[in-house]
Amino acid sequence: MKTHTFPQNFIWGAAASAYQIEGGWNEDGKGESIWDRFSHTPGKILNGDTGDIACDFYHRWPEDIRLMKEIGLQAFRFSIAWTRVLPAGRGKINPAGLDFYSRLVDGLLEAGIVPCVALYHWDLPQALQEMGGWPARSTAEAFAEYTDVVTRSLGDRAKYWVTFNEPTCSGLLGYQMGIHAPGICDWGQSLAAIHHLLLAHGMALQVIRNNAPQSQAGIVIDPIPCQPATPAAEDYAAYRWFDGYHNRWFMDPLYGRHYPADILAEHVQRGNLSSSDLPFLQPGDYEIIATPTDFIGLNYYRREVLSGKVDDRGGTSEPLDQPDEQHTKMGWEIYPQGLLELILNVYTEYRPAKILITENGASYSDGPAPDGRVHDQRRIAYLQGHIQAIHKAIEFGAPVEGYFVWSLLDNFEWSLGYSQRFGIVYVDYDTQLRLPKDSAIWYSQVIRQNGLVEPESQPA
Ligand code: IFM
Repeated sequence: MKTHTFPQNFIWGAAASAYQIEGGWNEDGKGESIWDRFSHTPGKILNGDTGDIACDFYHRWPEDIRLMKEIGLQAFRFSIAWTRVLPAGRGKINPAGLDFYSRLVDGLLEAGIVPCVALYHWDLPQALQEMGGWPARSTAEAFAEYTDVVTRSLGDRAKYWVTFNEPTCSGLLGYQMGIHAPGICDWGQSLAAIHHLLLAHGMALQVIRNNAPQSQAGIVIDPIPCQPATPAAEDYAAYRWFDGYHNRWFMDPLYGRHYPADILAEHVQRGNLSSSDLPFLQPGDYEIIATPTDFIGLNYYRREVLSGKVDDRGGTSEPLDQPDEQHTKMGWEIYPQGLLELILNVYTEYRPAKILITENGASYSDGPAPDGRVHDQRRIAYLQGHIQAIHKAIEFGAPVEGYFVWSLLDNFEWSLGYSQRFGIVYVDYDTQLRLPKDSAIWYSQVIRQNGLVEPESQPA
């Protein structure tokens, strides 16, 4: 038997986000978010799906907490819908919204599950989008106010706070590629949006420190490990550009450096910016963005291999009808080694005090078999390989202290609607029935054993 035992304080959890699971999109005073607007716009989401009902977590959370407890989860990372708390983004508080999250936090604590609260997982209030959205500096100020309201209410009970989940997606997919809400394709707006997302992170950290001094706070980033397809100069250039605008542009300022000069120059050369004097940058911003965190959350699914001939933007994989051995249904390559590379690169380059793997998982469509169970063996193999990679990173000295599988439930996968199932628990969207997949049973065992115990593979 081969064992991979994790350190005693290691946390095993699962993650989800408000828009992807809650439903109740306009209930009890909730305001409209950019994702409500985007998904209600014809042609934006596969099959016209919306998050209006999703997994109905808004009503079924007590049942879902029981499920988490059965699985043995030690922590649950969820996000708060800003528009439940402040329907117009600023100003009037909606007590029913705050109360929902307060009951959820209490319910988790009663079940012995640590709440890990993300303040932002992409669902900006539509009212703020209409006032300029993330490209406007005022949105960062609004975010600090919202953080104040939420942390005053939950700060005494929630131990972990995440300011933003994957600002890359909000900034790049939402404002540059236009495939996420609010659906804008403009580099100038995208770079301003990214700056204000990072600024809002730093401003919010200072609020969390005041209102919840006993808690731990950080940000969740999804740097994608990447490499050139070949040593050819054009492939190397494509790799450098992708790594620069997708990874270093976020990580460098968070850790006290400026936006990378080479990528800034390239933005100017490509016409994405009119000059290297960033119009949105104000004195003191870099200091705010680099406010120290207690941890960095890393999300990992895949690597990117860049070819100058085909593409210089990355992220080109398309969902597959039939996943093969190398790819999940998202069309993403299965490459656990990339998680090891990511952790070691981030640790050696930026030296965070603590790392949490805040998302990792795989989309496969397996549904109930004739025996009534969901045999998602491919997901188990995927998770096992990635958990082994984390174990190796810890052996190399990286301070990884937690793992959150994505996701607890099958849920709304953004522009791909319900076509992708990432859950360890199957959701029948017609009946809202939950069915733990084999991966949930397997994960329970991992948690109980605090790691992996696998039979040694036999030589052929
Ligand atoms: O579903 C998303 C999640 O919202 C953010 N990280 C990646 C997941 C899978 O695409």
